[in-house]
Amino acid sequence: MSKVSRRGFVRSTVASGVSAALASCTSTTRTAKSRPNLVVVFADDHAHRALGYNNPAVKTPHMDRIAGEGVILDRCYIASPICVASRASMMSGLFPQQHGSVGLDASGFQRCVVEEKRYKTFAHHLTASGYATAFFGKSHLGDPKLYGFSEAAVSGNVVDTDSFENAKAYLASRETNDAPFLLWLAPNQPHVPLVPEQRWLDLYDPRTLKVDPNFMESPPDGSIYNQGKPGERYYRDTAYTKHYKNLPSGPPRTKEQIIDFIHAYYATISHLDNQLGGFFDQLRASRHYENTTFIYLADNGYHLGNHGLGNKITMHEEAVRVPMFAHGYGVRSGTRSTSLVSSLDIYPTLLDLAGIEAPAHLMGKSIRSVLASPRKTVRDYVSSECVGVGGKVGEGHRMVRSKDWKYVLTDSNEEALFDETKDPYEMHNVIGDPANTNTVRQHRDEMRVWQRATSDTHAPPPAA
Ligand SMILES: [Ca+2]
Repeated sequence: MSKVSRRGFVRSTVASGVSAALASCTSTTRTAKSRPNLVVVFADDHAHRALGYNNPAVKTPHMDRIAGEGVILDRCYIASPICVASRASMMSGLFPQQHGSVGLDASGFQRCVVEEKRYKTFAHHLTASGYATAFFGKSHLGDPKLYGFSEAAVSGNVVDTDSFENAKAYLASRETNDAPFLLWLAPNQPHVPLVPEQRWLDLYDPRTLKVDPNFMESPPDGSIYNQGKPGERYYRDTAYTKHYKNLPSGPPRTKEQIIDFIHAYYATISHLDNQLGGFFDQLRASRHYENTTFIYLADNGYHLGNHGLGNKITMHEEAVRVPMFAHGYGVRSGTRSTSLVSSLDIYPTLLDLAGIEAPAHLMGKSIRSVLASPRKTVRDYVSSECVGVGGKVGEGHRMVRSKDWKYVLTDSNEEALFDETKDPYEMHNVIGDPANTNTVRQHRDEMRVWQRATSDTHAPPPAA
């Protein structure tokens, strides 16, 4: 099999009518003769539930097909649920308090990566090892050529037309070049403002769209719902005001108002899906297809009225869990993994695929073994933090997520424990239930481990 291209193998087996062999072929991991090309699509504000294979109401046929042919990483958590901090963590392989960009200010990342050169990005390593490295789309961290990419075209185009054109032109340019490449494509969609064309809106009948079971018109009291300084909650649904004019920036929101936003949000994702499909079709037709690992994920999720919130910035599943799927070289096809994955794993995974040893200080782990064998796991806990939005470091939230539980610690020392099996919408804080004493102790211990590792400025949770 390793001596025959996958397409050639498919043709020969179909011709000879050996369908069982074909089924076997499609479930095995591909091999490569040389270092693989790496293509990562890193979307902006794409919620885990807002894609067809997780929610049939959302029309994403291309994402569904690509994910269906590859592996769905169903439990991917980002290092921080806000754009700049998440992107700086993605590029540096560190949590926000380690690189210093804890909210929407990129200067911490620029200082330690660009100016002081204390930390390299994966792009630095790949470029140095002979990869061609290209960046198209939203950076939020300055010029990508200053943080390791050999070429870049940063764009704020909210419908990403230029970035997809640039990415497709780049793919075409690689047809005559044998050097391995990293293509990093970072769409702005579905970040607000949402401006989908009518044809994407027309895919949906808003009368059939639904909110989630944890929809509320306003959030309950409690610091786990803060999205800035204590008590601050931002919706940002005013960026799409087809029906509702002059909405205030905060709660409450009615179900009808949230549905109006969800309509535009889904329509924007359908547009992004269509663009991704065109890009992927070109990759599929490329001579590099057999030897390319493709990964899709987002920088953070989104509240769509869940818990009475819009926006992200909390430790709820809506904000910290993102859609992720992989396809191609090194990826077992047609599978779904429930292994805990961190966005920080992208850095060491890309280096692992490229045969480059990862620096020891990275906070993520290579998930190459999970891509090849989705039942494998590389960790028991995954963490996230969002601690700088309110204006001072430490104001915000941090969490530890295990397979079945989530523990949250806020700046005002509120704690929350959610049973993710019985309560996936995180509507019941069971931190005080005596039946959970051991679980609370385990997760507090793990939180302390994470706080030491990241030099978290906040006091650790209670010992008992
Ligand atoms: Ca974002």
